Amino acid sequence: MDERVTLRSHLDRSVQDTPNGPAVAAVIEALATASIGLADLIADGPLAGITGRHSGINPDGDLQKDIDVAADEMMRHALGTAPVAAVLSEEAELPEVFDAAAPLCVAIDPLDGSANLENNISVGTIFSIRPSGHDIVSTFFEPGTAQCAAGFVVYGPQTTLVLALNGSVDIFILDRRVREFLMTARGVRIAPDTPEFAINASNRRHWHGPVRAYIDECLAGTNGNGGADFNMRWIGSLVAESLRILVRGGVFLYPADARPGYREGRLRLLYEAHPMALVMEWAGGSATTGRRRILEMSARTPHQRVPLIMGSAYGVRDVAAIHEGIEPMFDNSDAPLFARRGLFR
Ligand code: FBP
Repeated sequence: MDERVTLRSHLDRSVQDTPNGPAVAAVIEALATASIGLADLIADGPLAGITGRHSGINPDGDLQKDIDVAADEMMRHALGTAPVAAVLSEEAELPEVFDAAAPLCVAIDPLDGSANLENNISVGTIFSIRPSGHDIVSTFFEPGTAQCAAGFVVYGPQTTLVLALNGSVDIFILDRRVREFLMTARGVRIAPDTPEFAINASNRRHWHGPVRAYIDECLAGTNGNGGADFNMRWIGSLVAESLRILVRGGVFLYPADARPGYREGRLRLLYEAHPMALVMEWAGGSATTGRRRILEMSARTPHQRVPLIMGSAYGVRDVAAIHEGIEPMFDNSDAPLFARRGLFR
């Protein structure tokens, strides 16, 4: 991009005509500012006293590291300075009311994938913003379509902010010299049919039939029924996988499986699947459980898990078609997987 667009100038311009525009901009700025501090802390790691050791257990039974706790404090502190009615954090059992009169509610995973940190692999912050309803807490139990903005920060070789706002997905990179996010990609569109998938294949024996069938088709490639040979990626870091999909397409799957505790998948609806689904859809991709569009799902509990299959539109469509037990789009030459002969023939 030739033009130098800062996050701040982008927000000023894009929220002018949106409901709660200035409030949405203030929340995003607060999160972005906090993420700059968190990027510093992550980069320093043990040099800043971050041991990576467990310091407790979060309300959902996950082991918490000292960096999880620090990230949660930093994000909460930042949101406390913004027009936020309530915050649901991965690290707290229930939503916390901040300012009941404020117009927005935020669901946040302050530091996703912290187990990757000791290996120096990218981790991130994921956030979802929605207008506050009359009953603040029940705002979180509305479907994902209620979100007015969402995004994530990747702390990797670069600190990257992906922002879904006003129907567009834009990417910013932190300029460390001036401590400001600069736009590097505007109106990102996900390639519709990249033959690439990401899944934790070590769980294959636990998968349900449709997921196993889809992945087996991918692995068979042109030796089987597919029209393309597939590539595989698995980083084990949701933010890094999501950024890769935005950049080069493909399908990410974290399905439900037969393991105890995984019957509804692994990832959380409110602060992982909903925001990623908004990003995917606004960038022209899709996100589904296999059977239902993620954005139409409502949480029953704050930390509800959900199967998440997202990415390139044709790939996600093929996975959903297998779940419905119908023949995928055999006759559609744009869909490489089933272009020649279908799964159920
Ligand atoms: P946390 O919510 O516990 O941080 O874990 C999330 C996550 O690390 C995702 O980023 C990633 O997609 C997934 O877990 C990896 O899970 P697995 O253990 O199956 O590799």
